[in-house]
Amino acid sequence: NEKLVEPGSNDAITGCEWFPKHIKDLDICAKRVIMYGAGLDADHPGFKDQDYRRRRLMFAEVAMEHKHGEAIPRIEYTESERKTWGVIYRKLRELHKKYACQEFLDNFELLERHCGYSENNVPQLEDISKFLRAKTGFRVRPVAGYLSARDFLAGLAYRVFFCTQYVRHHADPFYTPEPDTVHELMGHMALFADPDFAQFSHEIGLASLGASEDDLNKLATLYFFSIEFGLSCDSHTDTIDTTGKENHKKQPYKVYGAGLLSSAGELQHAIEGEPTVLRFDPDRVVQQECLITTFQTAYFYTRNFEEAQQKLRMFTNNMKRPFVVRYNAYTESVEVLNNQ
Ligand code: HBI
Ligand code: FE
Repeated sequence: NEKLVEPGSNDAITGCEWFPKHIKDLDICAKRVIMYGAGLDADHPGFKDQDYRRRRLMFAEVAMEHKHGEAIPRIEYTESERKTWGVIYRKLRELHKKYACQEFLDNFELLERHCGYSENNVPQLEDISKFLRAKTGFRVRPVAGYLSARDFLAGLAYRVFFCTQYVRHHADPFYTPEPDTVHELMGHMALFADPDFAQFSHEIGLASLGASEDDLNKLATLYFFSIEFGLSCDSHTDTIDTTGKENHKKQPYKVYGAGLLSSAGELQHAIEGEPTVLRFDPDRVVQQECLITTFQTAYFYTRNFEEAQQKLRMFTNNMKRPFVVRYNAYTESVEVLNNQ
C-alpha cells in the first residue's frame, strides 16, 4: 500500500513540515494536486466541454499512476491538440528569436534536433526527460495539475520538474489559466539543459525543504521572478561600440523566464512595453507581488545564471532552519544533518 502524507504533517526527523528525503518520495508530492481536470473552475475555457473534461481525466490518471523510475507513458495527441500546439509553436518561435536569451535558443535547437520538437508534433515527456538527464541530471515527471509551492519546489531539490502533459483548451490557444504542456515544453524545458540554470533551480529546491511558511513564500516569489519571469542583460549590448559611443540602440534585456517565453503577449510587453526592470536582488524581489491574471508590473534581471546563483545563495544562507540539508547525488537522497 502507498504511503500517504497529509500536507502540513510533521516530519519525524526534523520536527518541521514533512519533506521528501529520497527522490522516490516525490511520488507522495505528485499525488497532492490542488487542482486538476475533474474540477475545472467555472471560468476555465474547458468548463462546459465534456470531451475536454474527459480528456483531462485521462491525463490525470496517467500522472497519478506514474511512479518514480517508470517510463513516462507516450501520449497520442488529438488533431485538435496538435493544431493548438502548432499555432502557438509558430508564433512563439518567431518571438523567441527576437527576445530569448542565447542559452535558451541554443538548447531549444537541441530539443528540435533530439526530442521531436516541431510545429507538427507535440514532444513526449519521456524523450525530453532522457535528454535533460544526460545534459544536467534534470528530469521531468508527469503531474495532474497545480501543486502547492512546497511540493512543487521540493521536486527541484532532486532535479525533478513536475510537468503537466495535457494541452490547454483549443478555444483560446494564447491563454491558459493554469500550467499546461505547451507552457512547460515551450517555456521551461530548454533551460533545464543549461548547467548553471539547473544548479540555480536545484538550490531553490534545496532551500525549500523544511523551510518555514514565511521562507517558503519568499522562495516561491524568487522562483516566480526568475524561472518564470526572469530577464537577463545581454552583456554584448551594453559595451562600447566601435565608434566609442555607448550603444543605446539595442534593447539590453533578454528573456529567460518560462512564463514570458510561453506567452506571446507578455513576452512583447516585457521588452517593448517599458515596464519597470530592476536588478535581481532577493531582498527586493521578495517584496514584489506575484500577479497571476495580469502582466507583471516589474521584472528583475541578472547578468547571467551564475550571478543569479550567487545572489540566491547569499539570501538562503540567512534563512534559518534547525538543520542542514546535503544532497547526495549518488543515492538521490537528502541527508539531514542535525547541528542545532
Ligand atoms: N504546480 N504543477 C505545477 N506547476 C507549476 O508551475 C507550479 C505548481 N505549483 C506552484 C508553482 N508553480 C509556483 O507557484 C511557485 O510558487 C513554485
Ligand atoms: Fe511554469
